[in-house]
Amino acid sequence: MKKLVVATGNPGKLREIQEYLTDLVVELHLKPDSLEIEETGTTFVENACIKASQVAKALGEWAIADDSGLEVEALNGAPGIYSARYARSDRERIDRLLEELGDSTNRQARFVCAIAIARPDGAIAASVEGICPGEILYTPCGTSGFGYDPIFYVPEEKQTFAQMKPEIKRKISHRGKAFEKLIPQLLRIGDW
Ligand code: ITT
Repeated sequence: MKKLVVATGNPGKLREIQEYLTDLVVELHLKPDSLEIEETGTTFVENACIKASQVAKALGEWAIADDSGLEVEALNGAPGIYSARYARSDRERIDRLLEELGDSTNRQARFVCAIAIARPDGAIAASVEGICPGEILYTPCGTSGFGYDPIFYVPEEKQTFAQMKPEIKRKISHRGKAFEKLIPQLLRIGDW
């Protein structure tokens, strides 16, 4: 059975990534905490490739990485690739975003997720991107999920990511859209 290292230190992401991979015949391993990768790219895809490639090379195993974030229209796309670096905790990141947005009536936003898979030598075998449009609420709502979920409202579902059943978020989210593209590519690449 092929080993695949999940190159993330974010437990919320890890939970979701594991769910998408349950049907593959693959042995999932965790990236050791001591192996930290600097995100020096300027796009989500670049950062996902950097993380997957460096972790794969360091461990000599296949690796999968996710780089994701929230782009807010009225903030010219911020926090974007800096979503994790926006403040120290999920609560502080949400507070900062709501403060920066103030009472702006343009609440349009989108979550973006790039996923990359690297071979044991670090070469990228596949990379994809998924997008989920939505709106930023004025106050947080809901307790499921992680990160910015409580302020991200999806009009089609009439609820935030943090109010959704996990199986709904799993299907419609930026990560869900990315995995929808990734799985067929993965199946073509190797015997998972
Ligand atoms: P790794 O790089 O170790 O995977 P990270 O948290 O640093 O973990 P990113 O650089 O990709 O990951 O930052 C993603 C940020 O966007 C982070 O603050 C998340 O909370 C947020 N985010 C990404 N996907 C999300 C989702 O589905 N729901 C809520 N917030 C999300």
